[in-house]
Amino acid sequence: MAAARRHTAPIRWQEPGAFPGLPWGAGPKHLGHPPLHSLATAESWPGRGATGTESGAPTGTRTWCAGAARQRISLVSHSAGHQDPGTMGATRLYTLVLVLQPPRLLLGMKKRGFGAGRWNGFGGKVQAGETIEAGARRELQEESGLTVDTLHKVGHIVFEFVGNPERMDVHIFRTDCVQGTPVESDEMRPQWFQLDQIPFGDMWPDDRYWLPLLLQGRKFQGHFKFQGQDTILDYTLREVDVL
Ligand code: 6U4
Repeated sequence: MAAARRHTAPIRWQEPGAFPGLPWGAGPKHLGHPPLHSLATAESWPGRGATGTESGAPTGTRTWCAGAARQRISLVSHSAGHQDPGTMGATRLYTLVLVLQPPRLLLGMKKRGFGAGRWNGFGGKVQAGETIEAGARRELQEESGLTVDTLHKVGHIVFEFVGNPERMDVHIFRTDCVQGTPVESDEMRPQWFQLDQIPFGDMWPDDRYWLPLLLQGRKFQGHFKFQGQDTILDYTLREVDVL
């Protein structure tokens, strides 16, 4: 059971256009996050810098691992309007992996299927008989060609689509340490983005809300209710200490 730190009164609000004036268009800055451009330098990312190592030829196989001495920035509590999605109908397990090597983030353009035409992390359905983390590793490898040593579980979001009784129970992981070179697959076309050039306009609308938390090394839980694939009717999102 995850615990919110400094639990506050519930914050819920409606889409679209909740916070149109913000650099990334929505809630995170309202919730006290620094603007995205401040995340673009290695120095500004918590723990990055002297402890990071990079190896491999410039265009060949590369491995990048941040050092173990990374320090977390302190967590700040945000919204607490959490509802337990597990009690409301069928859910299906999914994974989502973000490869973050400040000042860059690896995304993949989804070429087919659910979310086609959008940049996203790498992931998919957890298969019968595999753990969620094993599913995350498999999907990352299948969709990007990358293998990974350590995955950090950083988020858990349940997505609900009006008219679809099955909710998507998405487990979100971050890694900074991968082996291999990203390669295009049938499903995804990988591309690195600088942290101040993340293509939020061509991503799932919810990413504006939780991705900044991931970029800051924070953990979160949430629930997003969609009308179609473009409109967020309602959502909750809160930071947690443990997932
Ligand atoms: P198939 O076609 O069965 O091989 P599979 O790769 O198993 O597909 P897929 O592609 O349907 O599964 O998985 C959907 C992916 O999209 C998962 O990684 C979860 C992610 N996803 C779904 N809704 C999302 C949303 N609103 N925001 C987001 N990622 C979402 O950032």
